[in-house]
Amino acid sequence: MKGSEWHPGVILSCRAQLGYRPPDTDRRTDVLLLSPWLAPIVWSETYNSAILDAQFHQRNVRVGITIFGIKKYTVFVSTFIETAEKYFMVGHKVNYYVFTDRVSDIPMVDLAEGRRVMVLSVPAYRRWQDVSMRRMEMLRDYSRRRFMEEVDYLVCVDVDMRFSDEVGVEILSDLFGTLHPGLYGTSREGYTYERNPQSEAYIPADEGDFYYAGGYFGGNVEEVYKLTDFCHNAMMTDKAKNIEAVWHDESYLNKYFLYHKPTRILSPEYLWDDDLGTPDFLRRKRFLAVRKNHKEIRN
Ligand code: UD2
Repeated sequence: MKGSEWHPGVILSCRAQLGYRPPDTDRRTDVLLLSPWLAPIVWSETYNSAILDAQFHQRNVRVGITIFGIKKYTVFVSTFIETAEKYFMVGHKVNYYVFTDRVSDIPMVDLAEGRRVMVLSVPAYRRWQDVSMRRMEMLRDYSRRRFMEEVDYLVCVDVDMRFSDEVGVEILSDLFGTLHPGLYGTSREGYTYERNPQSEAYIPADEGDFYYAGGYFGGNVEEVYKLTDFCHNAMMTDKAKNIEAVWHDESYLNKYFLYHKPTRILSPEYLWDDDLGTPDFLRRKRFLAVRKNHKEIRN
């Protein structure tokens, strides 16, 4: 990543483009905007995209987005990439990393300039839980082997999703997680953390900040390496004791975030399921679950 000097020209061009006004107190009051450790929680109407885009362009930032299409989940890849071309990091350099065991099933999609699809051939595990959990190991291995050289930030998401509104550089930070849409607004007692003290994913009843979703996290490559390394090792330690955490990789991710607090948190705008309706706090739906027949697709 190149140096990031601010110069007055960038500020001026933001103002010229947008009729930019200095920050004021006209912020949202209906949702939490800052965690207790001062990490911003990203909601619409709380940031200026033109300023952020200018900053990230100045740094010539490269973004990698990782998805896994293993076995039948290859059917989700084309919609994912097509909708990402419309809404994800538009105008920025993006590498799509598609991990799959069915290389020939990955479709060609027209891409804007500066954007590429890289297909990475990986093994398939028999149980869907292992497919989901082993993503941590593969992300870890490719972070050291390849991602370090090719991108500055990684965005690691589920594939059975479609973009439906802008997702830009406002999400990027050293380490970020996303509030789970199904448990948003739930109190700590309702968080479905792993409660078995024998498990590496165990979180005691009186701990926990938020419940984060397994299907959307990221950060700079070094931080994603550390996160995935922790989660994979914790899963392997549990496996040796015949333990599997209640929500698989998501449980270990929540354990990691408890003791390695994210520097930015994405609101449920960034991960939503239309089956949950449209509550008042949700002013934008940016990334939506694609409906699937779990039994059929995982079989
Ligand atoms: C939730 C989490 C998911 C993971 C899982 C663990 C969200 C949105 N999703 O998803 O990240 O933590 O719970 O229980 O937070 N996959 C394949 N082939 C398979 C099975 C899975 O490629 O045969 C991949 C695929 O990229 C998929 C991901 O694994 O998106 C997670 O599997 P899922 O979407 O079936 O799990 P789900 O919906 O329970």
